[in-house]
Amino acid sequence: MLRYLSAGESHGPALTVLLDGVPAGLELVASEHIDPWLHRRQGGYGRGRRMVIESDSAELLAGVRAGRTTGAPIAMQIINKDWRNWAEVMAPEPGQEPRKRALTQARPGHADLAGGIKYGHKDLRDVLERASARETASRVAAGAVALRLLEAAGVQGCARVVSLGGIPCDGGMDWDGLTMLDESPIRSFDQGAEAAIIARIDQAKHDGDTLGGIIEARFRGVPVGLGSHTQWDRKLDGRLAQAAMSIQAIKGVEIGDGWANALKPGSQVHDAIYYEVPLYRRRTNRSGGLEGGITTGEEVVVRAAMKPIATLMSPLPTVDVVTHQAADAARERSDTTAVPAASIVLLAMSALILADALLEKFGADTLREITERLAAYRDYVANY
Ligand code: EPS
Repeated sequence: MLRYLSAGESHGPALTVLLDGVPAGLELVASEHIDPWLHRRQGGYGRGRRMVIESDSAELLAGVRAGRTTGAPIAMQIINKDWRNWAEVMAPEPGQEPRKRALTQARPGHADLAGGIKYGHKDLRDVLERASARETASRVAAGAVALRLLEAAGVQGCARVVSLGGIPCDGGMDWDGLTMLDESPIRSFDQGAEAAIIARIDQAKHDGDTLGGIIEARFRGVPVGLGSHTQWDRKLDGRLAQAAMSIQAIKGVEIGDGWANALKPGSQVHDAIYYEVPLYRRRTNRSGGLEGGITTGEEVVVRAAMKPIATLMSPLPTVDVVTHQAADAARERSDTTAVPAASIVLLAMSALILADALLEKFGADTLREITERLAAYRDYVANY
């Protein structure tokens, strides 16, 4: 129902975002509903100098009039301020000069080498410019619209970091303390772990190294019955996992206590059901709010493992793709860690999937129809 596409290079003029299938009648103001999420994505301790250059904001180009969606495709643009420093290198017109800032020493862990071979480039910048995590700003802009839609349906989302650089920082979930996450330099509820994590990031930066971590996207108020058990590609946990794994540097995903559950007997894993008028509830939520690919009505919990960023200032050995000589991997300006930012991206991607499933169940033309049907459905569930 919802289709998201983007275009744009990291150092091109702009990122272009297309979001098709947003129902009519949703109040949407970029400065209120989209830019705060773009701002959150730029934050977090350990980011590089690019985040000082940019102050991302979304310009709505289509699909919204007078602060309301019309039902037409939404188009947005996020300007890359850094483009002015790259205008010649990134120009679409053929240049007179030999190409500048070409990258030929493929970075292990980046898309450089496989992408260069696949698309026939010897200047690996033709790969890295699109593989760059700059593209995640587009995802967050689209995801912010999905979050707005979910909010209108009574669903709230939260993005946080639960482990960074090998140091756990779960700190427990606190729906009443969400502003704390915006104030935390590592987007975590565990203030006690902050100092140690910041010290580890400083050390990694000093060593020319990078750090990964584990992030979480969580939603409450999700109605029971989104997704379906009936076919592999309708299972909502599968759709959430695909969206999470498509994020740059994400190499693992779990729903609820996925990995820990694999080590325990079933009696300690499955969430016992009880009835508390008028709803069926679970005392635990190790399933992460999904059973058989269908939402249970409990909180939906998606966790993802982010590997350390592939650009190392103390580089690993590689090969130059022009000379075929051994070389140090290319150094590009980069972040020591972007784990807090990635939590915002995970929330955005998960929101797109949940919003899609919501439209599937309740219709996709107007917000009025959706909220009416949702209210009737919540009534039905309460009497089941
Ligand atoms: C990023 C923009 C990039 C990087 C980073 C994320 O900008 P630049 O390459 O100009 O520094 O800071 O991307 C990567 C770490 C990567 O490997 O691509 C952003 O907007 O999030």
